[in-house]
Parts: sequence; structure tokens; C-alpha cells
Amino acid sequence: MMWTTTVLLLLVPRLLFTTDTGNGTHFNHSEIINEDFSDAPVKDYKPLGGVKGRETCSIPCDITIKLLRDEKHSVCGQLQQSLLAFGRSTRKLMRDVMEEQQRALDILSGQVMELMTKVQTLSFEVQRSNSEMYSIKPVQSHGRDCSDIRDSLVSVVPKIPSGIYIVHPENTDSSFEVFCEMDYMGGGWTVMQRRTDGLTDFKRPWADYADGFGNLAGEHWLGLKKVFHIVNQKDTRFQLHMALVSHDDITSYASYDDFHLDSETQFFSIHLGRYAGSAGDAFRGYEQEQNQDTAPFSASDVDNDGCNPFCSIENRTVESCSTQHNHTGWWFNQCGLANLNGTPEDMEQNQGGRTHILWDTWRQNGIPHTIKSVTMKIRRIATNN
Ligand SMILES: [Ca+2]
Repeated sequence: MMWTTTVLLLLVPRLLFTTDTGNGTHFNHSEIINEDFSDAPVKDYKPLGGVKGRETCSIPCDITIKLLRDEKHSVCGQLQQSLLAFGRSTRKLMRDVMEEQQRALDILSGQVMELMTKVQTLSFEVQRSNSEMYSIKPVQSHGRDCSDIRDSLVSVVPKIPSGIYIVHPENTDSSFEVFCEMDYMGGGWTVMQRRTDGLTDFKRPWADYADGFGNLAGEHWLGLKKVFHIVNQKDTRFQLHMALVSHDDITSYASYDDFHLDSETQFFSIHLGRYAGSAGDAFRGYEQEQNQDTAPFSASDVDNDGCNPFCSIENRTVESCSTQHNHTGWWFNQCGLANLNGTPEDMEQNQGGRTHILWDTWRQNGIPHTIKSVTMKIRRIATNN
């Protein structure tokens, strides 16, 4: 069996590394025979079956040798065919495996594409829900003031919601939150004061009136510094609008165009344009000494009220209009006929001092209305571009 083992050792590596290309893919039968089955072994051949020597052969030795050689050739041929078949089946198996893997890859590829499409759809869905959230929680849009925000959103948002927005007026380093009324008289109103329930204490010193206080969504004073920044932007003109509601739910308003404030060094003196409205021009009053236009702001600890050392009001001597008006802040001028920072409560309960919201020119049958709520708001009315 030695020769069979030799043939296998020689043939198997060659068959395993054979490819289908080229002329070298098939074995040269004669070469194999020449390599491994040369006539040389004939000399050393020892007959099988205990045959020893030419003299012991039952059949002529050369015939036996020929038969054995033919048998070797036949076995070798069969072995070669088997190995070739093995090689073919191996290559076919590899092709099948590769085709199977390709099909699996195609399926995975399709699944990846499907997942990517789903991710894209979900992204669009998230963007859409974000834009819907925007209308519920509007503190996301920035602009110079509420009019600027209104102008930038009006073409992209069908209904701009009222609420708290962030503004960054021109020529300032600071951004701050304001309440924007977007559904009142065309929208774009920045609320600078709101008084509705009396729960917020308006007895405040100068610093609070300068910086602002209260709850933007409810009662608050935006702050003179912030209002100054908004109304002193380049190429802008602002309208000041006071909306009043009486205890018996009658509404009225007073409006001034070209409203602006001086800086803090000038105590935020107020400047008012033309009056329009149904509540009367309480800021200017009926007489010159009642006129609050151009008056500086006063608070309980900063006295610019024109009563120096005192005023005589309704037969009473008044040194401080702020003290007279429940320690609130306002553009008092010899106290005057307006102070919207008073308390929204019944006048009958406030004998003596003037603690209530005052707009003395809004009257019914000669008697001032009792005011239960007020909102002061500003809006751009024109640009000079
Ligand atoms: Ca005074």
C-alpha cells in the first residue's frame, strides 16, 4: 500500500489548490505515471502472495508484472477521477455558500434601508411635534421686541400665541424675557405692566422699579431699564397703550404715540405723543400742574415728584406722592391724575390715601370708575427706514 499512500500525498495538495482557469487545471496522466510509477520499481518488485523469485511464479513473471502495472494504472485513474470530482464538488459547495451569503447580505441590506426610511420618517415626526410644542411653549423665539417677533413669525406661524418670549433689543448686551400679547389689536405688544388681582406687592423701592418685578405671566412691572432699551432702538417709534377694565367690567383705553423714556441718569423721564382713546388723557390732566408728560420717575426712596418741599392736594399737605400713593412708583408730578401702579381694590375701602389704580379722567356721571385691572403695553408703530 505504500505506492497508494505516495500517490495520495502527491495528488491531494495539487488538486486542492487547482483552479478552473488555464491549462494547468488538469493533471497530466503520463506525468503522474512517470513520477510515481516508473519502471524502476519493477526491478525491486516482489510478487505478492508469497511468490518468491522467477522460479516460483505459477504464471510467467513478465505477464504478472504487466497485469499488476495495468491494475496500478486503473486504480490511479480512478483515484484521479475521484479527486477531480471531489474538487468540483468542493468548488460547487463554496459557490453555494457564497451565493447563500450574498442572499443574506441582500436581505440585510434591504432591512437596513427599511430602518433608515423609518428613522427618517421618525425624524420628520419629531420635527413636526416640536413645531407643535412651540405653540404651547413659546419661550423659544428671539427678536428685538414683541413687534419684531410678530413681524418675523407672521408669515410662518398661522396663529402666533401670546406668552413669554425672549427679546434682545438693538444696541444692548442683554436678552430678557417679556410677555407678548399677540392676539390683542393685531398683536406685537410688549407688556410693560399688568395689574389684575392685587397679589403682587407694588410697594417697591427705586431699584425694583428700575429692574422689574412680579410674574411675567401675571401681575408684573417689566422694569424701566428694559423698557428704555426697547423704546430707544434705532429707527423705531413706539405706541403706549393702557387697557382698563372697571369693577363692573366696562373696558376703556388710553393710547399715546411716540412714547419713549430718558435714561436712568435722567430718572427715566417719560415722553408722550398724541393721545387717543376713550378713557381721557389722565397723563396730562386738565391743568398744566397736573401734567405728568416729561416727568421723571419717582419711587418711595427717590423723590422727583415736584412737591418740594410739599404740595397741597385736596386741602392736604403732601411731601411725597409715592407715600401718598401707597409707596408705589410712578411719573408723579405734583401727584397728578394717573397712577396705574395702585391696588385693584374698591375705592371705598381706601379712605385717606390714594392706594387704588388711578386714571382720574375715566369717569361715569362725574365719578371716576373703580378700576379692577389694567395692562400697559407698547408696540412699534412705524420705522423710518
Ligand atoms: Ca417730594
